[in-house]
Amino acid sequence: MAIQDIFQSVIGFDEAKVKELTQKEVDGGAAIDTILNEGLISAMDEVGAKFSAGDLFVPEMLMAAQAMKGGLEILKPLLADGATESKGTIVIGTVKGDLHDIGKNLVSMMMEGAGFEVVDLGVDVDSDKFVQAVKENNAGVVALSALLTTTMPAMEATVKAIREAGITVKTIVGGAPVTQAFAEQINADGYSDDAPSAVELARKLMA
Ligand code: B1M
Repeated sequence: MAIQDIFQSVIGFDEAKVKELTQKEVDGGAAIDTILNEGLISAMDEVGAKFSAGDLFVPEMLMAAQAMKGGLEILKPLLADGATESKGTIVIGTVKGDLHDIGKNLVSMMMEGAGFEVVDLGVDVDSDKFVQAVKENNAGVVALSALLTTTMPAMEATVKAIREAGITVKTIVGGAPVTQAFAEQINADGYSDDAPSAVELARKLMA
């Protein structure tokens, strides 16, 4: 029931309530995965479905995103798995033209939690900035996020720019419209459909 209340508070745009209920669930010993998947992420799916149906508009999507971020703030320290030694550097960002950052932030938090140094370039990042950050930070992996079908070409352009720069770095891609087939088509080194599997993939590629 309480997880359902978190879900309802995200779709009710009540950030303070989301924070309060998330903290309460954490204190009560609920599994982090359950809070994340059944409370927070599924609420964003519901918001997306309502947007598609024309029952909800961009300002409401933004308010729901803000409410979800409140819950993520509470979970952030708990997404760590106790790693202390740096496992290498990851550059991450949402590609050019795309402003969605919740999934990217989740990947970033879990990467940090797993012991990687994370250089988060934010949203709407052009390919030159990715190339420069990979060089400056001597990154082992660059993770690209895209949530729009219209920004998938920017993902392809970024992978291409990284290859053309001749730097040794593994490119991994993800985000709702991205698939394994698309990753292969654009010559990325890997694809993952959620944050935990992105961490596993980075571990494998950096080993
Ligand atoms: Co937008 N939006 N949005 N939006 N938005 C979607 C993505 C959409 C599917 C909604 C819908 O129509 N049902 C649709 C895209 C349709 C399409 O292209 N196929 C859409 C649209 C159309 C738009 C606008 C164009 C709307 C408009 O203006 N008319 C506009 C575009 C703005 C822009 O980017 N240029 C827009 C704007 C926005 C807001 C700004 C209002 C807001 C974003 C706020 C923010 O992020 N700070 C927003 C939101 C909130 C959404 C939905 C509702 C939720 C996204 C989200 O945060 N999900 C979304 C509908 C949906 O996804 N169900 C929608 C939760 C998050 C945890 O999941 O990001 O998928 P996700 O991340 C997952 C995985 O994908 C993966 O890990 C995460 C889970 O563990 N992952 C990676 C993500 N990145 C990864 C990188 C990796 C690996 C895994 O690297 C290796």
